[in-house]
Amino acid sequence: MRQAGRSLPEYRAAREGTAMLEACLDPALASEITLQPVRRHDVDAAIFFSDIVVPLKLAGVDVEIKPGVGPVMGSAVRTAEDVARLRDLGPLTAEQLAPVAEGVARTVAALGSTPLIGFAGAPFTLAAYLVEGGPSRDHLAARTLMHADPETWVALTEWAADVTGAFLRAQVLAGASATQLFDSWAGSLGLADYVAHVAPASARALSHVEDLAADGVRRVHFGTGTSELLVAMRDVGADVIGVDYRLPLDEANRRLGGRTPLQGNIDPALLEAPWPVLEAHVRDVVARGAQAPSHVVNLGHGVPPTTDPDVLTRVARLVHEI
Ligand code: 1CP
Repeated sequence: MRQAGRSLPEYRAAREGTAMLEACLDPALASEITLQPVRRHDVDAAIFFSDIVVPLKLAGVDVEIKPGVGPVMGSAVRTAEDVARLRDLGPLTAEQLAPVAEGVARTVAALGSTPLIGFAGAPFTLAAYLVEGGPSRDHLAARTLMHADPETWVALTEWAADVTGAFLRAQVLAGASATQLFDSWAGSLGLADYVAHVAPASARALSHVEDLAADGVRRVHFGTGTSELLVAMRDVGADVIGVDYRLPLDEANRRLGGRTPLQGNIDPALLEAPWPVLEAHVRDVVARGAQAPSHVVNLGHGVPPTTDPDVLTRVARLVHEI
């Protein structure tokens, strides 16, 4: 899950003096940071160190990741003219994606038999940053645009789908074994808006890796606060649904008709609870997840930066014991 590395002293040392997006585009550094939590926690898979805004940066968007804030745009994308300028940047080329492909290839070589998960942001979550100009609470400007000017919204989310889809595809072609599409902020949408204004673009993003599913490259789709959207999120073309910490996995499995593998669900807040409380929670998550066709044990959202890394190691060991 995002920012597992942030709680590690070796991550902070490696990142010293290097801006976030610069680190993402340095293949040797991105690879080293990806490997750090795998070495420490003995987890069964790695997630590539990058960020959902990396493809925007590669396409030429003025974006940076401000420490303690998150992705911030040079200017917000609000009008048809703004979107036309984005579309003029064109689709991402293999040449632009080369630092990502090289970082993945190096990482896969170093990981040996441990699989690497590649990832990208879903078009709505990217559009939420582009339209708001940075992080926001309820993504009001983005949700307004989809209703106030649906044509501009479609043009924006189609462009975002192709840029993020190309980023996802490049990671698989370079050796990633699975993909995860993060629609972190889709939980701010009602089901009707999701289906009408967001699902088509998410399906378009995932279509960029659809042919690779035949080689066993599974597509995980994750959002937060999306308990009411799970079925719609599966139906855009996902093989696995990531569930945050709000809905128990037996209930998520019921909503999905008992036929979809699940991922996630450990509540990050409990990482700082006394061990017996955390242990009982992990055991409960695994027991409920066992009702689904399969379950990839993971957190329900990012690792808080203050987490004691030894607790994460202990959780991984407990899950292996179970
Ligand atoms: O652990 C890892 O390093 C995995 C790589 C990873 C992933 C999968 C990073 C590195 N970012 C992401 C995805 C990501 N980025 C998401 C989707 C997952 C989620 O919901 O958490 C989102 C929403 C972002 C955007 C982002 N990037 C934020 C959130 C801001 C907001 O709007 O609340 C932040 C803080 C970042 C910066 C970032 N990305 C990654 C790291 C390690 C960091 C922190 C940089 C640092 O402080 O060192």
